[in-house]
Amino acid sequence: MSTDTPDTQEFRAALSKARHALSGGGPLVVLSGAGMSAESGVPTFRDAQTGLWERYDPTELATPEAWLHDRDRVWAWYRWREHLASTAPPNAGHIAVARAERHRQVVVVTQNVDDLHERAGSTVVHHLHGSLFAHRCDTCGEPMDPGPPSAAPVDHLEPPRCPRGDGRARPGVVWFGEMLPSAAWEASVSAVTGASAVVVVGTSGLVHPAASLPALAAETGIPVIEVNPGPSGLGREVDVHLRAPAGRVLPDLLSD
Ligand code: BV8
Repeated sequence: MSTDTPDTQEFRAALSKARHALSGGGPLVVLSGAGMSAESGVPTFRDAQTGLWERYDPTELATPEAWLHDRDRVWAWYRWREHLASTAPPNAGHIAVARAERHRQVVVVTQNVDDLHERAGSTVVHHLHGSLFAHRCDTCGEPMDPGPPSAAPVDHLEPPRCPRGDGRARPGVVWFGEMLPSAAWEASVSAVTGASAVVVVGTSGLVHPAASLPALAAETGIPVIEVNPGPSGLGREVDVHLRAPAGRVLPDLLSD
């Protein structure tokens, strides 16, 4: 047990039950949300004080309407987040997930738009909500490279113009009201229904359809373990709740 994991009888029993559920050795699916990256210093959306949604109104920023209404502000916000994510180190949780590939098949399904799972060494990562680093023209859809983001958080920034016409570079993320990438979604549903166990890490379980995946696993008779120090929208679909931060518990949970 890592030194600063909660050291109560109840937690030790929950961890033992969770490790037993994973002992089957078959394909493991890790469903991650913004809490997975919290210990890397990337703000989550809803956590009090640090949560981005406390400081920004998502309906102002993470929707196509916002882009039409105030494109330069939306672009500035994403470039700032891109800078944060690109300078954040993978934490012990990301590394534990990547290391689990040494002794079993692991598929990561993430709502996150950072690349911390990949930088920790995970080789199969499905991004349900896109990526901060995949910019494209908002008109012709062609990939665009706006270059590295600036470190200074500014509140308005003009996105570069597309060389092929009047379009502008937009973030390669899925905004509220937009469809999820079908290939990532279909691969994620297939991975979840074919898993021997699912570990859900750091998600409030409020954003759909990603939030429906733990219930899909449970309905398929697959054990679901949740790693989250706080409350979430997940309920009966979870077999074992590990109320601890990802970076503290995943090394113990996923070690061989
Ligand atoms: C769609 C990219 C078809 C942008 C994001 C069905 C039911 C209800 C609503 C809907 C539905 N279907 C569609 C909707 C509407 C909408 C939706 O779900 N709305 C919600 C708000 C109710 N969904 C959509 O629009 C989706 N599109 O379904 O297309 C369609 C279209 C129109 C109409 C119908 C159908 C698209 C959703 C994608 C949105 N884009 N991201 C960007 O990043 O800016 S989602 C965004 O929210 C991020 O991806 C982020 O991941 C996510 C936030 O959720 P979490 O990851 O869970 O993070 P959160 O901060 O909430 O929680 C963090 C958790 O971590 C907390 O629990 C905390 O306790 C925990 N934690 C903290 N520290 C740690 C920790 N855990 C572990 N360790 C720690 N150290």
